[in-house]
Amino acid sequence: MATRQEEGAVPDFLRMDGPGGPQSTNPHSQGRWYGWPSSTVNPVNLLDDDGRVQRVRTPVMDLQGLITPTELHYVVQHFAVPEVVPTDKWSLSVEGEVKRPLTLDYEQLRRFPGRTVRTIMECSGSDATYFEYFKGEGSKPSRNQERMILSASEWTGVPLAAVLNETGLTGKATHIRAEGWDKGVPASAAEGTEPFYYDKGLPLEKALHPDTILAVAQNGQMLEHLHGAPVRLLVPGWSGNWSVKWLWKLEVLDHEPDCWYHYNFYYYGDSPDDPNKELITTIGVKSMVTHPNDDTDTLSTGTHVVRGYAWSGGGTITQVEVSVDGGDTWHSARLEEPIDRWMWVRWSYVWNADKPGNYKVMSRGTDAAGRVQSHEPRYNNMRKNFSAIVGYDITIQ
Ligand SMILES: Nc1nc2c(c(=O)[nH]1)N[C@H]1C(S)=C(S)[C@@H](COP(=O)(O)O)O[C@H]1N2
Ligand SMILES: [Mo]
Repeated sequence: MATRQEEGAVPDFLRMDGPGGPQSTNPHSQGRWYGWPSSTVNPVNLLDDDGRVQRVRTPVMDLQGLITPTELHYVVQHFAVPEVVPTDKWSLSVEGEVKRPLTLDYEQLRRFPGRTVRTIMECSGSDATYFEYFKGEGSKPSRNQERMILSASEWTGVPLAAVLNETGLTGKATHIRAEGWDKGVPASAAEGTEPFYYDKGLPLEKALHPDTILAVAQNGQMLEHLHGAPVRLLVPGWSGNWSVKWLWKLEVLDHEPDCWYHYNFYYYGDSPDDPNKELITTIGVKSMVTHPNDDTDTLSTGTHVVRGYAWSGGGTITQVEVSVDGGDTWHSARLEEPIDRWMWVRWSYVWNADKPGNYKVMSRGTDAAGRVQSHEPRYNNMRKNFSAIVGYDITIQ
């Protein structure tokens, strides 16, 4: 009977003599590599009481290439995962400040010319525990163990602008309120708050950007339920919470709607009463080292390749620098092609580590808007959008 493979054990059907077998000198036949992806590259799946996956955290430190396989792509939502609506039962209403209100079924939506967008998606809560760490409170979070709410996919759908072009807009339109059919009461809401549907109010300019799409597919496959099937909004460059899943309603408005998650959750500000709260939209400029990292105790003297990702919601990545001395001196890293507007960029730096000693390895990203990743996080009451430089202590011996 087939049993689950133990970590580190060679499965029975590979126990054969000859090339590739256990006696082979081929290094790939040893250890954990058996010719299929390493069993260590797993997401952290959070389950509900019925054992179904509800939330997913991504093993970013172990990813290769640019696309996060869908089963490793993070999953976040605030309320319980809502019921499945099959494509033939789904429809989208578009009303408000439009000339011709419209209800589209799935087939009608798919008659518009499609568009494919490759983008990272990062939750505003990504790396939030680093805020405490930077204040000197608490130990260093582990991106290896906790995984991340950061991923990248290829999304296919229809530009929201194409649908709005069909309905036409009145001269008063300023915002598009997008609503999903998941309903609940946030844990931090004031007592007596009635259950409401998750919604966001997108400014018209961003709504009309051709890369803001109503997505029906992810990574070459039909959208999965946990990612908002059958149709979700995708707002590249902005925090994940703008990309409303399980989309069923669009309302065109002449004002910014008072969505609960705007100024109660995804805002910059010092306190809930801060009179100068700022709505979180664009994600910061951010880079991270994926190798070596906190799982690396020591490296031998010699040449090592420092690797990682860099991304920004505000513009294409134009430069990544690496420091091995805690930020005193910086060296240009190589940006690896392709350098896509909304995607993360892979970068590398060849480090000639000739002298034994203690080093602090870190990276710093710059984007086309001239934004440079900072050493200090932008502190805010909700601990959102951490994007500061994180260093790793590496010993060379
Ligand atoms: N309908 C709905 N859409 C939603 C949410 C939600 O709670 N309800 N959460 C948002 C948040 S906070 C994030 S980070 C992204 C996550 O998308 P993903 O689960 O496909 O990665 O979905 C956004 N869209
Ligand atoms: Mo999020």
